Amino acid sequence: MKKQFIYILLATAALTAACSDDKKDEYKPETITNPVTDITVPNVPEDGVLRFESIGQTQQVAATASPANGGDADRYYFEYASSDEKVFTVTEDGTLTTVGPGEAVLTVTPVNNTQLKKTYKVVVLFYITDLQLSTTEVKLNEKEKYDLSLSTTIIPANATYQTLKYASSDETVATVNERGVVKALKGGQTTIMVSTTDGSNISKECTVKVTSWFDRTGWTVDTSARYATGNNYVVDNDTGKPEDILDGDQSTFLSLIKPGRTYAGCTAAKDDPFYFVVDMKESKAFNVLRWKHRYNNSSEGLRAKAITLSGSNDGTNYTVIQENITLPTANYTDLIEIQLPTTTYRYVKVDYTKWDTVNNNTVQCAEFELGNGPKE
Ligand SMILES: [Ca+2]
Repeated sequence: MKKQFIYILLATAALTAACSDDKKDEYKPETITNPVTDITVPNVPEDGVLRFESIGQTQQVAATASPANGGDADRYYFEYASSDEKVFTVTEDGTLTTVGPGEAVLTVTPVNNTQLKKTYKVVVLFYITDLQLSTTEVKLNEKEKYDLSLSTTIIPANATYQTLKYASSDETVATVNERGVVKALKGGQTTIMVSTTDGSNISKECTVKVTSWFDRTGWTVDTSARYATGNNYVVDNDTGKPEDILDGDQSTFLSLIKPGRTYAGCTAAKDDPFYFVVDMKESKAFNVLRWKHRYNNSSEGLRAKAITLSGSNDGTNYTVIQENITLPTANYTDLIEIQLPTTTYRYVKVDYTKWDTVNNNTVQCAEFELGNGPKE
């Protein structure tokens, strides 16, 4: 009997404890019917990117809870934040205003339920409206480089995407890299196209004309002169020699006596031929000539005024390439480059056809080059 009483006491204690647990259940969270599961921001395109094309533009991005009739929808309120206020600002009530070009992130946070926070990319895009090239034709020598990006101006200067792309119409003549650096490879002409990549589809062209100047190593020169000195040239201090027109030094030169004149013991008769011949040692196609007058000498009378160019492959029979080519003589600093028809010869003969008949006794040529350039 005593034992049974104890059992009853234990059972009562257990029941009391159970009743105590039941009271706690009264504080369970309420069950919300049709709860909010998402938030909605108006006017956001499918890709989630808000795009603008001007500053001072505004857009309402005030969020709402979804579903709108959710049982707890009225508890939702939002905070708005811009990751970069130089791009856009956003007010407490969700008014977005663009400030400047660029990209930034809009964050919309339901303060009562931050797990439903959303972020959107905001792009304020200033399209390029024009590309200006300060030069549309560039002349380069083989192996020379030219940075086209330095002569390209993007309009407006604050366009969002400033990356340009470059392409060469003939990459055997010149290539261009992604930064706009043109590298001349061989004689000829190519067109470099500069284009925008921001979707504005603007392109501009620059013509690049490349000249390959021949390596003159091994070339030889003879002249029409056979003076009493035994030389085919007139000595002028350390220079005056035929090969001095091939040495890359503008202060050394070939010196020949003008017909009917005498100088340094050398005389040329009035009707003597008056020319020199360059032997390239092999037939080469060429279409451009570069001539340099003697450096640092003010006597204009020493400079050839006109020449006739002829070509030969046997050194005997010559064909005129171009007659009476006028050479400017006002100074020795002018870069004289003469465009020629393209011909292929081993020997090139230069006949002097016009010179100063009053002043100075000799005609001097400091540098003579041939090359291959664009056909004009
Ligand atoms: Ca020279």
